Amino acid sequence: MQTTYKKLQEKFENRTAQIAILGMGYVGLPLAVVFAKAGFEVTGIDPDERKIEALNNRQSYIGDVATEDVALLVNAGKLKATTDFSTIKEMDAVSICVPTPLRKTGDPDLSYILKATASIKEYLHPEMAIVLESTTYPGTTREMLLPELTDGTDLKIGEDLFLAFSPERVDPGREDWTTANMPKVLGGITPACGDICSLWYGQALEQVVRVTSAEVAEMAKLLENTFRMVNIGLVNEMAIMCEKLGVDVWEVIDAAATKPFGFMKFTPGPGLGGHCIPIDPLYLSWKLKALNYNARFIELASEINTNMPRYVVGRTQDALNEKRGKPLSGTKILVLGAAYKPDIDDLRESPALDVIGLLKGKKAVVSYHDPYIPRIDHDDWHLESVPNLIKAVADSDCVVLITNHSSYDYQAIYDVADLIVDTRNAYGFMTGGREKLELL
Ligand code: SAJ
Repeated sequence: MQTTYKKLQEKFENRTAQIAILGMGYVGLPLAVVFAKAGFEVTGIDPDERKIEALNNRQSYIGDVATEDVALLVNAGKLKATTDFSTIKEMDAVSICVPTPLRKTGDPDLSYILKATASIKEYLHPEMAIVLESTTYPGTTREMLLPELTDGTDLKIGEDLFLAFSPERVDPGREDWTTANMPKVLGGITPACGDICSLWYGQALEQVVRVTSAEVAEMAKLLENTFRMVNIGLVNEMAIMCEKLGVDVWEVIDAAATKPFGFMKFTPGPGLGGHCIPIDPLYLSWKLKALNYNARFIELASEINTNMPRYVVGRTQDALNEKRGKPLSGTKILVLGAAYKPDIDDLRESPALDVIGLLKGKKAVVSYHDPYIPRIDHDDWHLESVPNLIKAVADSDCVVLITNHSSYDYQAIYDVADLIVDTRNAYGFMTGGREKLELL
């Protein structure tokens, strides 16, 4: 008699396994398309009816996924979408791609994972493989998902239920490394879990990096993003130290970056934005606190990065005072760029939000421009991107450059500006005539 493992193995090998992706966002939709292109029948499940309607109307709503691909796969019956979680009962395999944000308290918010797990539990049956992709603290898959799924059932993990963790590595807008060709770390709750889930993912992804446990996979992801957060914190502190020493931190970094080995270039900035880097490492430090350990690098880096908006406002205040004899209060400040990094329209955790809030708190008259972000509604203030950039620059007492979008004509801005606080070294290209500049 064929074991459950063997039956599931066969379905993955001949691609007859029915796949569900829970959460059709910037991780889930690309993953659904990759599995569907590999020949599986994939059902995208999401409570957001707009997403489901768009997909069933053969439309993509994620920049990295072509509408043509969605149309082709939906027409071929390889991709469908529903808000109905009961379809899970017909599924052989489920990938969970839901958000893992932080609460206002700074603690992890696992409510999306819990909701997804409860939905799966309701329709769980023997011969199912489940992979969690959402970034979370080490131990989540074994300590939370496993009991949530198996308690009260006679399902045996590694025999008739298979559970693994495989961190997403989606970098929206990146074209060289995509969901299909990105090396994909995957670790199971048991070796059999890791085997069968690696087989499943290996049928669609170019490289599955098998590790020995779900915890190793969970921790690898956190190391990846903590590495960035800590190094960005390091160069931000270097910027503060260089300013006190009267040394150009940008020149220092460029000089250090000539080292052909053993160095990786990071650059200072007005703070740490995005939905990954400022957040993921705090999942790790939160977990270690519960084990009575203080993750000092993460806490220190987070403190330095979180303080950068305040530091930028302080430097702006000093520049206005020392170079133009003006206070912040009542002074017209134009914030240039609001997205959390150049050439995207993502405002999540952007330091621009903090800089604008702090400037308003000091009674500056603040406006902003961002070609990707027409309007900002944040806390108790709302602003619209100024319609005429050059006119707004000319009318301002000071420009604070937060996001160095490549579409800006920096020379034209410089020509009509009175003072520019450049937090990104966007003016690194200017050799002479930089008297209007105040560099981070
Ligand atoms: N930042 C700096 N200095 C740097 C690099 C970044 O201040 O040297 C700032 C950015 O302006 C931004 C924040 O840090 O506000 C995060 O920037 P990021 O370049 O890390 O971009 P993200 O948040 O889009 O990170 C994603 C991550 N991808 C995943 O989590 C799957 C990250 O692991 C990638 O390395 C990164 O994209 C990337 O390389 O683009």
